[in-house]
Amino acid sequence: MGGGKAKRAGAGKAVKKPKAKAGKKPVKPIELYFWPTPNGFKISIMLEECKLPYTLIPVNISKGEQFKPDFLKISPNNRMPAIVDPAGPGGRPIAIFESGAILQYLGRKTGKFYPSDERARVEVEQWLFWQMGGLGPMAGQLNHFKHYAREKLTYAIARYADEVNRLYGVMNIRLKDREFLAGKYSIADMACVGWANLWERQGQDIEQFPHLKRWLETVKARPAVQRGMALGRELRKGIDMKDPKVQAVLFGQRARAG
Ligand SMILES: N[C@@H](CCC(=O)N[C@@H](CS)C(=O)NCC(=O)O)C(=O)O
Repeated sequence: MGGGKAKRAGAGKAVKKPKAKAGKKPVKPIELYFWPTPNGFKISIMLEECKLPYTLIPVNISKGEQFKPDFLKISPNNRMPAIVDPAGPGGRPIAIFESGAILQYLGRKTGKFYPSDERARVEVEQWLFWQMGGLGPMAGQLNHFKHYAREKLTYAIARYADEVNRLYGVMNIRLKDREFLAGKYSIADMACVGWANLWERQGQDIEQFPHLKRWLETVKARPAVQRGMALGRELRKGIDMKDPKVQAVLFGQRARAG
């Protein structure tokens, strides 16, 4: 019981009730602005891995909730994921968009899955940015042209399918002599798993990439990854990405009035 201890500590003074046990301050949950996609899963996986308390705030991108003024204040790029950490630097709230920046922030905050040693950190960052600038955007474009574009543009499909194939090859070679992308399991692996998990939909043959296949199975076997990638699955039920109303929201976006 803490009461006795507090009295002893405060002997001779007015006894103050301890606010909370040392190190047991009630933590305000992080607000996770989320929709169940590979970009969203990066953050749900990290929160689960770090056992950080969080509140899920769905952003239904098929209905245009990413354009709500309150959300744009947090994420001016009208994209999820985004977070608000009520206990940000200096104890004040902080809002963050862009999944790579969120992963780095959570890694620094917790000291987990993002090493502070400079050499180890650079290893992680190279593969994190490789995902952000390569695997994610290329696989995203492939998904668009292969599954959604009204015109069947063979050239565009082949271009992005080739690029995804090349990127899988790079990852496969990288994983030949190390368990994870940066050696140890890190935010770089969390950034990639949701995308690599869709290899079949991307028209790729996983058997061509045995080291990537082994890595994918290892990462997906982690309970936190399973929880992260199961988050909000039910939200997508009944949503047809081929519905012209949904496509009118998501495709053909141009600059918003300032
Ligand atoms: N570079 C961004 C990409 C995020 C992104 O593309 N999010 C998509 C869903 S996967 C989205 O919110 N789309 C809404 C829209 O297209 O309006 C990140 O990594 O956070």
